Amino acid sequence: MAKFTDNTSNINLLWAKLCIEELVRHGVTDFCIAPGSRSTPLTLMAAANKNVHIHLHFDERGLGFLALGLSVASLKSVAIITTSGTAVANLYPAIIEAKQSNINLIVLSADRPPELLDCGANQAIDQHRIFSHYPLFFAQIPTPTLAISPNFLLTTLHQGLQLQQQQCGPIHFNFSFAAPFYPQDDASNYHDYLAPLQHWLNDTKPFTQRPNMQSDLVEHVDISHKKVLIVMARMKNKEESTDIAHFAAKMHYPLLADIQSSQAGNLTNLCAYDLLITQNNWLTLLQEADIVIQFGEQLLSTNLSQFIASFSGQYWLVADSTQRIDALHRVNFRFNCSPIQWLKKYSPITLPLDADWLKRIKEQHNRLHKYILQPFVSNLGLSEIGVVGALDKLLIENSPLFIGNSMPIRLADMFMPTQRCQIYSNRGASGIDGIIASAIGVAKHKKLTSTLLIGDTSFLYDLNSLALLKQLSTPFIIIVLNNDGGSIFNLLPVPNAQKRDFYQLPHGLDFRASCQQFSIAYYCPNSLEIFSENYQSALQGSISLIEIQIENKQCVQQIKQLKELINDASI
Ligand SMILES: Cc1ncc(C[n+]2csc(CCOP(=O)(O)OP(=O)(O)O)c2C)c(N)n1
Repeated sequence: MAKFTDNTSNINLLWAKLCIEELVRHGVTDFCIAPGSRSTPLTLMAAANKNVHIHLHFDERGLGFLALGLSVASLKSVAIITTSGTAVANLYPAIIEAKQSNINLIVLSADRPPELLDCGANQAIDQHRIFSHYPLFFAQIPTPTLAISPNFLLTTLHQGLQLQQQQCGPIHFNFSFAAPFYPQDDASNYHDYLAPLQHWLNDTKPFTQRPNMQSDLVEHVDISHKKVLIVMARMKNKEESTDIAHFAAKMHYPLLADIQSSQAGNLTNLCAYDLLITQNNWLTLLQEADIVIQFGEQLLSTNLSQFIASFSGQYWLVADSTQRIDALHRVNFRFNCSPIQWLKKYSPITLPLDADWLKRIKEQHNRLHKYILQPFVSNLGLSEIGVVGALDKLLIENSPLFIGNSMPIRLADMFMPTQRCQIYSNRGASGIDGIIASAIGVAKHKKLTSTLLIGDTSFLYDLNSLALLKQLSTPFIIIVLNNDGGSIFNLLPVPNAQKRDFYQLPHGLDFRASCQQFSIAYYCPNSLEIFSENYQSALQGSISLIEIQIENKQCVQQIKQLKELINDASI
């Protein structure tokens, strides 16, 4: 890391330079920037810092979601720089998602100085705590002046970053900048002003060091010989979820792995449990559990949640955020630690369970799978369920798969027993906005062939994020399940009279022309076989879109039919 030099041409640029340098020293290297004049000091100093990777986009809403994708893929904090006004406000949905998914975003917004607020100055809005309680931390950075010591800036940054390290989530620094924003001809000498930072200037470490926080693992919890049902929800990385699957197998514990754990296809997992758990004989076997231990948060399956809500045994939760994660109001034991920390402590001291319970559960699962689920799914042809099932076999090993909200993520949870790839989604607030941008953020960081599975309304919502695709250097394949509007409302008790016009909003569009505009190869297969061929061709190309045109009600009708078969099964 190069040493800090103090020759900037004005105090705004100097403060911005200190800020960017300190963030870099804290390990922040990805900066997402949207254009604007007032944020110039931050933008130019980020651009000048050799350790910074810059990501640019004209739309702050999409930029926020791009940052989310970068952060979730890199497991690092990602900074966002915006100018003042509605530019900042456009980050709101991504900030909410970051808060609710514990993703580390750092907003650096430029603001008018106090004398230009509330007096009709151009592009001035109230940015003070604009994201309300969503950020873990907010600091108003005053207008840069020699009257305020540079230590203030560095220690304020540290305060926010420390909270972020402990709790995970977004933080916000709002910078008052008064002109000039741009460099002038002569560089001023800030040597005396920076004297209190002498040690920092000669070093490459942050001004304030942060020790690693200890987890609060409790002693003496013995689960040996207990019937433990392991549930895996959203996991941060595949190594972690693989270790949990191994632990479950070693202990003879049944495993129910959500698609977001990237272990749905693990042989230990009782796949399609969302569909099968309502079958009486299987349910009775699962109810024998003494303890349900859930790793991670944001469980997708409503049926599994209902099972946990009415379960009479203990329900334990292991998740490394400090947020309250207990929508069922059911948690009996909460571990604030990462699943890996938990395993390190409990795996060596836990004795395996007798294999009989797991054997009975697996036998019944196999019967339901073989006689009901498998025959049903294999006869569907080109359908949303069919595409999701076929995709599992096409994905490249360990490639990222981003799955959009509404039906795509639910279908994947039910019908895609995949372990081939790392799964990503925006399930913190489950918005249908920003999915394209987040998926591109993941792909950009991973630099691997990536796939996005998305509904048509969600695709339309984030259409302008297709402009980000040119920043990718690896193949990116978008699969749009186009059922002409929101098909999820077929699953809900929406009154028929209003369903189409007030909820589903059919648009009658296809996406051929969008592809032409953004230089995307376009495919529209009319059979499952051609879909597979198209996907293989897309793997050889750069950016491709496969549009699956499907009748709006088809998917939900098929799910309802299958559920009836399962519930009526007398096996
Ligand atoms: C930002 C936002 N607005 C509205 C919703 C409510 N909503 C949930 S699903 C959905 C329809 C999604 O349609 P589509 O993307 O086509 O997927 P499909 O339902 O067909 O699977 C809507 C409007 C939401 N989740 N997020």
